[in-house]
Amino acid sequence: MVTSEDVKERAAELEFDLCGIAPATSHPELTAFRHWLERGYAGEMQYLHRSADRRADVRAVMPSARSVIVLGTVYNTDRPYSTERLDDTHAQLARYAWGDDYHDVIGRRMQALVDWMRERCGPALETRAYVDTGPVQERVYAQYAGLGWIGRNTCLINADQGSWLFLSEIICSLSLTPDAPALDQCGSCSLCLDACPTGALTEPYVLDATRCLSYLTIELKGSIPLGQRSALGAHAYGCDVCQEVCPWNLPASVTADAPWLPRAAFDAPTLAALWRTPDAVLRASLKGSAMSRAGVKRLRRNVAVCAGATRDEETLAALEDVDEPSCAEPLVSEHVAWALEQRRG
Ligand code: B12
Ligand code: SF4
Ligand code: SF4
Repeated sequence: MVTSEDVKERAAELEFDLCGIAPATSHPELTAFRHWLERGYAGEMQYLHRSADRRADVRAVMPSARSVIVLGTVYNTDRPYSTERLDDTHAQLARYAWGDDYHDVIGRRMQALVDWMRERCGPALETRAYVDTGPVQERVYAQYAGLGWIGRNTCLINADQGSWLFLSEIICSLSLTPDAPALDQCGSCSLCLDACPTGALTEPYVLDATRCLSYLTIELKGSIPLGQRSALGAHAYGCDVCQEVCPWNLPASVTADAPWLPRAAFDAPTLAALWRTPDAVLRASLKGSAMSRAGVKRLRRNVAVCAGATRDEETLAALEDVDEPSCAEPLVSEHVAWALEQRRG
């Protein structure tokens, strides 16, 4: 058999920065998810609608579930925040995305933890391990596992480590001793709501994804709505603003764990340099990274919008010069045309 303490010790050896245990029950906050969907805040993310029943309780995913082992991995590296850069010429890339794909890296680490548990508990042990993409409301279970509280920016914040954390979890059939839930420490602060460039945080603890730059630059597959393009600024992939302004991230823990360091092409490139990078180099840089989700086409779509939104002359000139195959794709060329119109406007 294994105890909660054994699991936490092994998790630390496997490079997890945080580990806590939540009971596998239906916590009251889980019901907020359905209201959120009803308000249309999920936009085109149909998979959230499809998995709503399972997301309401982990026992719908695994009926024998008794505990949820929640793991936190710090991904913050020593690069400056987007809010610290005073110019609009650099591409703002979300720090979770510029290194290796966390689904793969954390998936391997969790598998090692599951294997270790199975060696001790035998074949009767049932588990399901997920990082990000599983039908689990990760932040709610993380809060109940004592990893941190859900802040007004909707992110899970740990009082010692901040919020630059990947969450992952192992739902298991063991009755492990649970941790005490974390308590909200936002106090009277509202810096994240004030700083959001699009007003996507419609009220404390509620985010309208259809207005969030992370959704617009990563999840949205087609054209970025005309009325929302200017708000992108230099945000070419994701957005970190509501975490950068959070006092709990000033300063936040920094990791030297190699997978989370930025790949060369994504280490503070200017928008112009990113656009001038040949398709083949972009494709190789995206391979195995968390940004592979967007692919070359969507990355170029975003950079083109940033060029128009910032009216950065060097990037606009690059849009006219570069003749890579992906630039001729209708999704890309339509956004390039819009960007060049902004120069005249
Ligand atoms: C869909 C999704 C998105 C959407 C919607 C985000 C959102 N806030 O809902 C978009 C594309 C916008 C997005 C953006 C980002 N995401 Co995302 N995303 C997810 C995903 C897959 C599901 C989240 C979800 O279900 N949202 C719907 C809302 C309703 O659910 P919730 O966020 O869990 O909210 C709960 C609480 O807010 C609570 N609640 C609701 N109302 C109230 C009111 C009060 C008073 C209280 C106390 C609580 C409360 O109940 C809700 C559950 O029902 C999760 C992974 C997962 N499986 O959980 C990752 C996840 C949340 N994302 C993550 C990350 C890293 C990001 C980005 C930072 C990426 C980036 N840099 O661009 C941004 C952060 C934006 C932000 N401020 O949240 C991490 C967050 C880690 C952390 N420390 O919190 C997660 C957990 C992935 C992971 N495994 O690491 N994401
Ligand atoms: S990620 Fe950016 S756009 Fe989305 S809620 Fe936070 S500050 Fe607003
Ligand atoms: S910025 Fe302030 S209100 Fe927003 S999550 Fe951080 S502490 Fe909470």
